[in-house]
Amino acid sequence: MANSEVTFIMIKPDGVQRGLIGDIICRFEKKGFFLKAMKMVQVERAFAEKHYSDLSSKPFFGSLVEYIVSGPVVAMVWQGKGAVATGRKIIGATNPAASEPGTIRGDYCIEVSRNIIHGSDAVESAQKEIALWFPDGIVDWRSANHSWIYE
Ligand code: RTP
Repeated sequence: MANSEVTFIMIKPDGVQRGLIGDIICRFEKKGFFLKAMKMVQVERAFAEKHYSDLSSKPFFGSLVEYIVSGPVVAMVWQGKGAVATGRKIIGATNPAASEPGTIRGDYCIEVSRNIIHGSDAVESAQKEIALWFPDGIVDWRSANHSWIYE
């Protein structure tokens, strides 16, 4: 079912330290997406390297990993129709200099290396990332307001 699409969203250490957790959750929740799973965790270097393994050849890979392990992050699974693509729109362009006002990055950050949030870039990467971050599975529940969001 289209409404069961899931995406992996992570509030990075700067987003946590700057007190943006509530605002970020609020934006996804108000849109109508369903918070399927959430945890706060500080990850090890090897774990961060695995999450960003596709970027291992980039010159910024080392500093990106340093950034991700520098404090706790909030890992979440959000569900809903078009959750991956719409999640990326809510987040805004990777470089905050290009993110539109009204997006999370457009409103709250300045530098690409401190861009406060991650969102899966495809349905397949969402599945991979959710399996990595939630290896024990997630609670199977559904909010009661489903029929007020979808026809
Ligand atoms: P993310 O995976 O975090 O959602 O970001 P993204 O898809 O929008 O961007 P991607 O190209 O996958 O880059 C991942 C993260 O690496 C950091 N970055 N730093 N210093 C730099 O030039 C640079 N470029 C990218 C950002 O934190 C970016 O979100």
